[in-house]
Amino acid sequence: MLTPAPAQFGFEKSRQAFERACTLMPGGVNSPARAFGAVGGHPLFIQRGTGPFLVDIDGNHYLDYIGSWGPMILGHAHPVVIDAIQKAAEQGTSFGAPTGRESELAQLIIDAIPSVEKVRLVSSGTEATMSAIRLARGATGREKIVKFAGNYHGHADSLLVAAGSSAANLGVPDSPGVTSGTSRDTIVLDYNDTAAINRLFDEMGNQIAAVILEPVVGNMGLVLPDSQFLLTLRKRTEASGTVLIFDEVMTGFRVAYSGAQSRLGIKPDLTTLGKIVGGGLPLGAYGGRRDLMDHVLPAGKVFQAGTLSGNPLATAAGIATLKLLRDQSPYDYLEQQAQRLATGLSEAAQAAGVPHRMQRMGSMMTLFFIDEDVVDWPSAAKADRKKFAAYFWGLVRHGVYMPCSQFEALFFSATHTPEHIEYTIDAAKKVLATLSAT
Ligand code: KE4
Repeated sequence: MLTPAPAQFGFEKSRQAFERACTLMPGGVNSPARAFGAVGGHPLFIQRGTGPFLVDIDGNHYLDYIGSWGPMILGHAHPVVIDAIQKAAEQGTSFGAPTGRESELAQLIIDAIPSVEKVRLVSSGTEATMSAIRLARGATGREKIVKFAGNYHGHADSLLVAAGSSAANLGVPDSPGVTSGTSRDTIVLDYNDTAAINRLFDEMGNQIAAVILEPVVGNMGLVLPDSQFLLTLRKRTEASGTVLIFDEVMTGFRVAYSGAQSRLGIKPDLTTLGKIVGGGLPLGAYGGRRDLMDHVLPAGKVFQAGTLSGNPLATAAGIATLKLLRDQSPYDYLEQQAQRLATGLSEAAQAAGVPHRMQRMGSMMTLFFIDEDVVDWPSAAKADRKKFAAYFWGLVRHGVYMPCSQFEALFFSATHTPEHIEYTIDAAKKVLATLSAT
């Protein structure tokens, strides 16, 4: 049984592995969020995960606060989830034909999220948001969509405009290759800017197919919605026949079993899901009002398809995960540990005299190195990225693996114990104390 400990074996094997990977794959990674671009140095190559821990190929082990960027709410290699995947794999890995597991997972999602009356399973969060946008455009016959700076919805062209997450980090919020024709139909506003919503809908509400947002933002760091902002969005979209899409790829089953929408009291027209819903295997979903979903082929005319959509292994992992979350409901435990962690990290920064803001919902949170509340991308962008990088690497050396970017939220699991949380706070105290001098 692993216990928290400093990274005592160095990082040489990871360095060599990264050097090799860079000769084979762009930037040596299969997703830029892992590239450590925002914190410098080279990424750590992981050998295995177990419960709250990751073990790298040099033999160091870390308390994991990325959790695969959200999915691992039950901890790594949960025995029930692994057993479900193994049993499914023994029966074959993909058939290109319907299976009962797809209906079982669809039922779990519909039972969990009242605004979801019908759902389509896909293989990633990107596919879910891309399809939801196409559905909104197909159902309304309109072309314009609205997103918010610093919100990240995956890498579909129409959404890769002023995007958050690694796009913001690596300075490509508007990626080369996204044509002006595509981005022309994407209107970008600042998150929490209620006045901008009213101005836009006064001017052209009846031309807007959809508004898509992270109801609680994880992708510029954790930013909470202003209640007036959400209420105005719901009111104005309803009045103008615009589809309101909550991108809950990150918050779904994370901040509550019924997602952020259940905590915020706002019912969207469509919801997109990913991460936890697949139990760590490739699975996403989009769903919502029946009258909208019945526009999707073959029920309707809006095309969307996928060879591995609703894949037997991914649905097995998703079903096992959602049943454990539904039946064991770790959310009160996660809330207690999250309150302690947030307070501990904030007090550590305070004691070190390091300007900061701690922003949190449930077991998602961000320690911003900034001396003002972060309410939108312009404020998030002012955070001290250098200080964050020093904090990140200091914690790595103490055996604590935080998200490798100031513009991400941390996540932890039901397998993180109070002792693990205290170890993390103690490590942060030591690291932050060294930062106050810089
Ligand atoms: P994927 O295509 O990466 O499964 O999901 C895209 C996506 C959509 N919507 C939200 C709110 C998301 O957070 C994401 C993906 N999140 C990032 C982390 N911030 C994934 C990490 C990565 O890109 O490697």
